[in-house]
Amino acid sequence: MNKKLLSVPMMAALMASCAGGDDDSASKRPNVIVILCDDLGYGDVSAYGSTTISTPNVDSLAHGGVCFNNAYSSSATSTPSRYALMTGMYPWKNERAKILNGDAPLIIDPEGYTLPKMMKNAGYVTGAIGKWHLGMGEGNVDWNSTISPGAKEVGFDYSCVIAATVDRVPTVYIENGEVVGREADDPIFVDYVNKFDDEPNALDNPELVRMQWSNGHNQAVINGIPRIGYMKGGKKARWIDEDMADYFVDKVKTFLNDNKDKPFFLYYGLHQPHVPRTPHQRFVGATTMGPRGDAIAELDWCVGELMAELRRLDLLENTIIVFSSDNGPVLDDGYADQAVELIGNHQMCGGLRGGKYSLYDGGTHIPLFVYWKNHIKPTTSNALVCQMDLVNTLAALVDQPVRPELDSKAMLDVFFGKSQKGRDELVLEAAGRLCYRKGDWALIPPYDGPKFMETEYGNLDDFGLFNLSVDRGQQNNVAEQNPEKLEEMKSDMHKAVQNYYNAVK
Ligand code: NG6
Ligand code: CA
Repeated sequence: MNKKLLSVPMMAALMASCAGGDDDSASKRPNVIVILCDDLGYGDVSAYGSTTISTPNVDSLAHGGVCFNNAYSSSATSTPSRYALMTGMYPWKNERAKILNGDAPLIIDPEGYTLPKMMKNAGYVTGAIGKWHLGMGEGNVDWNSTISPGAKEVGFDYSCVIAATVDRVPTVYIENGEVVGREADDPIFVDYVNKFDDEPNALDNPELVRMQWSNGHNQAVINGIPRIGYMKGGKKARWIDEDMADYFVDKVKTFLNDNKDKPFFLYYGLHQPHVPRTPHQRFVGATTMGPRGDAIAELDWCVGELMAELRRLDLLENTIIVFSSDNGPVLDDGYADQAVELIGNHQMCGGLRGGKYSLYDGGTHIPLFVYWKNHIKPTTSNALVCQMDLVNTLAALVDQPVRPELDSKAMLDVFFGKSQKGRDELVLEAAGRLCYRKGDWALIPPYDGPKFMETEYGNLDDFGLFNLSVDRGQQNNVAEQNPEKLEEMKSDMHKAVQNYYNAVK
């Protein structure tokens, strides 16, 4: 690849010429890596100016690439957010796109269009490593034989994943549809309703619990950590929580080495800093914030390892890296791990209101960086973008048809920092509710329900209208002072959600 800065049209022309080209030119197409963290907040990286945390490796992506100030996940929780990233469709159009348990069936249509399938079609080898959380199988999964449909049917040639979240059973790695290390004489069973009599659980065996639960998380006790759901068997196959970062970093390195001569697309779903926060011993005490801060230090190390391996393989200048988080941050998410007590002056949302699960901006306004050494000029961008836009944007990059029927917008110039003209509008989802962004304005329709659950939830008694250009922290509801703007936003949101959702009164 030419090491000079390429303009986007030049790049597109180059891609076009490569698409049907010989092996040599195909091998020079840029690799694409999407790093998606779990519950990492806008203020949890030092790149956006936080001085209470240090994330040098993540910051090198931000400072060496396009650093987005106005980027969103589609949802304030993981499954819907990841669904939108993979399919390019708003998650609220699929009623199954809700936080899934470990035994939930795959929610992506195996026949449907996806980001990895599009990349495969363009000649890329595709891999998914880390957190999956999109379901697998068709219900009643037999963990003791090949699990299908799953990552393969979604379009990944290679996968090594955890089924859902670290706090949910089964606590095993699944590589290409097979539980790693499963043994015929110790079969695995999973149940989210009934406990197994001969297995410890947090309510009957509190003496086995080394990380206390604060909410939920009182079922199977595995590695001393109480989880959601019950599990039996697979004793040798169970992951060791503290080793998970190393385990996936190794898998990432192997994938890079195996595919260094081909164009590849890698989805790397980091499990940090989601609960339970169990960084490896060498990161314990890395911050003054306890397990949550230390898990972020570990996350930063993972990013550094990935970059060092790309550098070692001489792939860094031929690899686009997108870094982001699936939803906003949370302190107490069901374990008493001192996240609240040790937070100090750290602002995990970087001054945004709310957090994970919230209709306020902290739910979905996430860190996003696009890095391509020597091809993308370091810059910051205020353009409104969403992770869901990657499908059509990357399609434009690799000369695949852009699909206007998707909710994804192709914005290569914006993602490469050459244009600040992002989306006009965006519908956001948070724990089954919707809110709306257009221009500088945010609209939060009223919803019943608690005002606070883990974070400030954003259930308002009446419409909330916020002018983010002067009130980034959404402290002033200006609906009453701006009746015309309010009506315009309600009507625009109504059009955007069409008949899918009865969210706008
Ligand atoms: C919630 C869990 C929370 C977390 C979340 C999923 C309880 C009380 N809370 O139900 O701990 O697992 O689901 O998070 O069980 S996400 O980032 O994967 O969406
Ligand atoms: Ca998450």
